[in-house]
Order: sequence, then C-alpha cells, then structure tokens
Amino acid sequence: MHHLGLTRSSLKHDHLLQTPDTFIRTPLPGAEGVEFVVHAGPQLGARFTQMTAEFAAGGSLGPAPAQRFLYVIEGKLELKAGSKTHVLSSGGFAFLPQGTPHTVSALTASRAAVIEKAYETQPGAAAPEMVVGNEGNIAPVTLMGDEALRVRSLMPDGPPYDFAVNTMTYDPGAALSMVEIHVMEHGLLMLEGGGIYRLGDAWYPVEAGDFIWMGPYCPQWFGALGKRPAKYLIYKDWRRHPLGA
Ligand code: UGY
Ligand code: MN
Repeated sequence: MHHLGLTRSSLKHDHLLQTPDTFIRTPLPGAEGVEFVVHAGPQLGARFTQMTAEFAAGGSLGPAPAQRFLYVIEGKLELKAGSKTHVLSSGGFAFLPQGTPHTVSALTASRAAVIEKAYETQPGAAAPEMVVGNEGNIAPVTLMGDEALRVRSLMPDGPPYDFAVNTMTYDPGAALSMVEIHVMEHGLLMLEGGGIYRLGDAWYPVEAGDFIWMGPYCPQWFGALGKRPAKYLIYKDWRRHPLGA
C-alpha cells in the first residue's frame, strides 16, 4: 500500500522521526541470519549507531566495531563472553565494553535494539565493565518526583561510562514537566503505547515501533496519550566534556 506518498516519518536538521512504514532492511558485515534497520549513524549526524536487529532463529551478530549495548525486544538471544553464557529474553540487556570478545546468537526468532558508540576515554577513570541484566530487576526512579513518570537506568553511572540507556514509562496523561534543550543527543525507540512528541518546532503523534533521533539542543517534550502506559528506550551520550577533553 503506497498511501499516496504520505507517512508520519519526518527528517529535519535536528531530528528524525522514523516510522515502521519507512523502514528498509539491510545486511551488515559479519552477521548471518539477521536483517538490520539502521535508525541512526554518522550519516545522519549522530555520534553513535542505533539499529533494530531482526534475527531468524540461529542468526548471529558480527563483531562490534565499538562499545555495544543490546536490549531484547522479543525472542531469546544467547550471549557468550569470556567463559560465561547468558540467555537474554524480553527486557534483557547487555553492555559490552569496546574490544570485548563475544558472540550473540538467536535461540528463537528475535528482535533487539543494538546501540554502538566509539568509547571516549576519560583520564583517571577505570575501564568500563561488562553488564548483563533484565529491566524487570531494575528499581524505577520517579522523574522530578512525578510518580506517573518512571525511569529505569540500564547502564551503571560513573566516570568509566560515556553513555546512558534508560527506559521511561509514562502513565496515561503523564508528560515531561518541561521542554528540554540539552547538549546530549538521543536515540529513542517507542516500546509501548503512544502520545505526542514535540521535536524542534513540530508536534508528532508517535506509537510503539517508532524511532526518534534527537540531535544536540533539539527542543523535546513528550506527553502520553491513550489508556495504557507509554514506554520508550532512550540513549544519551553522558559524562563527557563537549570539547572531548
Ligand atoms: O534523559 C533525558 O534527557 C530525557 N528526559 N529526555 C527525553 O525523555 N526526551
Ligand atoms: Mn532529553
């Protein structure tokens, strides 16, 4: 169905809304039995890559070119690193520091968010460590005291780590308390529900399955609509000086 050239997707200088009707799949080197939707990368102006990896059963990722963060949306992935094997199911996540030898293969047909970023070293900071967890075991924290807006931090916070990945869950009607404008960029995958996202000077209806990139200083605000909570996975660069010093 061609919808006469209409789509909710929109590309502006400081943001991208990419809706599933505009996704194009691509293979990537080293991966087998996996199709990728590359949502964000340097070609867009982003300083990280974010993709959705769609695995056939038995499919596997290639080596990571940088730090790698995985979040399982559905299915079951097997992660092998060092002498350990981990099984990640829905809500499972892993952080592999740059250069960590590992393999990721799908035990069943699966979908995962894959975020990769070149590591920015920090003089005096310890090396980052591998993390494996499940979102269901992470205690939520309210945002600015709003009980209707809950944040779960999937990455450790401290000098070794140069990015954050959180989930944010909004009860119906909950909203960010302010329009944010900040130096950090975001990669955002809508996981559940929907609402209205303000990006720059435009307001977009968004729903589960949509991806958003927000460049540095992109004005942003979200309000949840509907009868069930809205939830998204959100990446941001974090804890590094803008001059790279
Ligand atoms: O962490 C954040 O900057 C987050 N509050 N931004 C957002 O939800 N657009
Ligand atoms: Mn933000």
